[in-house]
Amino acid sequence: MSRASLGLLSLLVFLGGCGGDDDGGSESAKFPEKDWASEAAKLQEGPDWYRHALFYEVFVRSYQDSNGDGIGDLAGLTSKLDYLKELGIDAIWLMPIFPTPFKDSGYDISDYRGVNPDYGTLADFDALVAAAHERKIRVIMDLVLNHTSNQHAWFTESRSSKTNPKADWYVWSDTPSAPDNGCGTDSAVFGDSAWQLDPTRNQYYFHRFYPEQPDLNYENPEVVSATLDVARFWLDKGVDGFRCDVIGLLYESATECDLIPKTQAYIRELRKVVDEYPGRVLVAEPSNLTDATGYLGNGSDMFHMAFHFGYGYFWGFSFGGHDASAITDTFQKSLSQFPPGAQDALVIGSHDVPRAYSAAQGDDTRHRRAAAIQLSMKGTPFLYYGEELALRPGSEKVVDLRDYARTPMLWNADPGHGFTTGKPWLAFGQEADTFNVTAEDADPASMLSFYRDALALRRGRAVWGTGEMELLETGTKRVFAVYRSDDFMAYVSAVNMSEEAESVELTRPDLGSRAARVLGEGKLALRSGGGTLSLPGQGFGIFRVK
Ligand SMILES: [Ca+2]
Ligand SMILES: [Ca+2]
Repeated sequence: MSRASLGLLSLLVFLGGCGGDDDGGSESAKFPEKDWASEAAKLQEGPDWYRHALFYEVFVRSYQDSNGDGIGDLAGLTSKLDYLKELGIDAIWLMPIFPTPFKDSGYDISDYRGVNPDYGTLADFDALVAAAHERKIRVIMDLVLNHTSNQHAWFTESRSSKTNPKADWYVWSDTPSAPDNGCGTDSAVFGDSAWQLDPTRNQYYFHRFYPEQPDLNYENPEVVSATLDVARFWLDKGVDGFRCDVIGLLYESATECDLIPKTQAYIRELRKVVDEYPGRVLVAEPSNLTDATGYLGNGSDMFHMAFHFGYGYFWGFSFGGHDASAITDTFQKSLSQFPPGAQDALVIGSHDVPRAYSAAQGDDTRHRRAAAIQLSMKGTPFLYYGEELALRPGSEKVVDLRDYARTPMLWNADPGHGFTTGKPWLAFGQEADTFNVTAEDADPASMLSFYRDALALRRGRAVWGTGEMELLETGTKRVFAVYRSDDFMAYVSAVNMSEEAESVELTRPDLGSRAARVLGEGKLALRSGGGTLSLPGQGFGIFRVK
């Protein structure tokens, strides 16, 4: 947003809120407070820590280079833990850090028990985990179990003959399609046929993704135990859990590949392993982008959390259409369908989709409003690195188009932007001199300043992670509003999807009689039986009401 439109926005707020009961800064005069820092520490010590945590997804290769080779590494990330701590991050999710030919940015693993030499050593990994734990930051890893790299020793052996000990560890067929495990399709997610001829073995292997990523055969019990042992290996090293890549696709059947009963049974076995280690968590990447319910089992036997892509990957369309209905619908669905104990993992982006800046079509107010919803809903937010800066997309491609959203982190306006003293492995994104940590730190109107304020508002307040949630009727698809409450406090969080100022009536009877705006803009005037909510165009407001 330009300074001129910021000025206009302030004027609208002034017109709408003059003399009201909703001015910022009055929260402590109206409502009881707690020592939020110590509340935050308490929440992170309990078994439900993940429900109150703020996660941060890191692409190690693009975060911080410690040795000038242009490639981010584990030691570099370790040196930035204080930045993450100060931002309020409780846990980091590392995209794959394993040895890899890098045909799919590390999602093609050639050794499950090692570290990519570009990123460092196992000792560097141990040092990272120790330094993170010292700062009360947990570390979860990407667990990529559907496939390995075709350079993995398991595949090298499996492809060597039809009779070797691992001959059945992958999905082999005499024909480039197989009725038993064709998923009802012969197409791969990336590229054409899902079957690739291996000349040595003279058979075809199944690959759901790139041909360099053969699918493991989970019908073989040895594969089941070998992969569960991979999880144990890292849990023994002290990691706090896993983000499980495309785990719905483990088993194939004739017609269906998505979370079939055998895959669900495997997930329950994985959960048992994880439960042997207190306080560790599993988060699912659902293949079904609009319904993650199946991954959550009975609420305690499969995943602790699953990504809410129904919002996370589609909010840009809602803002583009100035229409909150799809957002209301997707959260209503998780509210009504999730088993007790299940937790939404809330995102507005990831390494797989265009950056929030792009989804917002370059409108930073959309990005802010999308984050305001993400951070207000019942669940656990995951930030994607650089999102807090509104990082602009790149234009260079090393692996595939998703590299536009995987550019190096920008720490300052120096030639290497604080990321590297060498040549970055991937060119920096656009407007790198403006959208970086140092520049945004100094600007109270920056995206980083917005995130600092929004994240501080969540800190220690259990209501956000586990409080009750009720989607409020606003009478218009242009205004989204949600009511969050627990025994101690309650909030109304509201977003105007449109460019015009909106004023709506909230009819929920017991919203209380007092409101204090704690973030954003606008006014909430409460009275018996409801209230009037006013938001400027492109505005959002979070109001404490109890
Ligand atoms: Ca490096
Ligand atoms: Ca599979």
